[in-house]
Amino acid sequence: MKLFQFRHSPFCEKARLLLSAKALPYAVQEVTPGVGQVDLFRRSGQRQVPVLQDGDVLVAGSVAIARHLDSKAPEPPLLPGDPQERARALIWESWADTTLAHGARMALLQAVSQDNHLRKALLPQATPAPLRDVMGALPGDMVAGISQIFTHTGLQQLKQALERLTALVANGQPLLGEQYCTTDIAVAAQLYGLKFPAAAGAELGGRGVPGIADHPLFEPLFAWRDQLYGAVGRGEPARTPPSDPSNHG
Ligand SMILES: N[C@@H](CCC(=O)N[C@@H](CS)C(=O)NCC(=O)O)C(=O)O
Repeated sequence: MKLFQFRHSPFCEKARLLLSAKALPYAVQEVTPGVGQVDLFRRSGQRQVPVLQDGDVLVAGSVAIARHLDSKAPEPPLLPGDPQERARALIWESWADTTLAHGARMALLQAVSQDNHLRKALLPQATPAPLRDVMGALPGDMVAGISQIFTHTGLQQLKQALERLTALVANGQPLLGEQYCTTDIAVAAQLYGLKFPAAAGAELGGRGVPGIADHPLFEPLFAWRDQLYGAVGRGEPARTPPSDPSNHG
């Protein structure tokens, strides 16, 4: 299988976590934002990543990928067997993919507009070094008026959601039931840019959104996330040579 991805997209991280949970081998194909998405559109009829190619079949979107993997390799299941539990897991997944994803994306964009190091580290791998340096050196205001976009209320709502999640995982257990399922993976994936896991690489691991990545209140939540990474076998930093666009995730 081949995963078409943006290296630092939380939805692609979700797809990588799903694949790791199933212990299925795959290669990654980095998509260049813009031009690479035209090619992706030709192949899959839509321009977003992640897209999973499994033989002749193309599966677009993290939810469809999760369902595809469950039908391809039923063990361990990504959804509970009990219909009520299953419905709960799907509602959770949808919340993580929308509300949590929006808050996390806005918080990261705001942090990126204010942090040169983060900005450089998040550029696509193929970005030539001189351009990387220029981007890193741009003043935050020039990158976008982004710091204005995420309102105080938006940030407060995100922090409130994170506080609730922290309370839910204080015992270190999965969010629903006794086994990790798609719910846990969807939530963990959206925490990606709030505090980058070790798997994001040495430049990013441990960094993230100030006031969240470094706040003691959220430590148990990120510890829970790191535990999930260990459990699905994605705990180690990715060893990705910068010049090779096709690597295992
Ligand atoms: N609902 C989709 C969301 C995927 C998504 O938002 N992908 C973003 C990257 S995180 C993307 O491809 N953005 C580029 C674009 O929209 O042109 C999923 O679950 O996979």
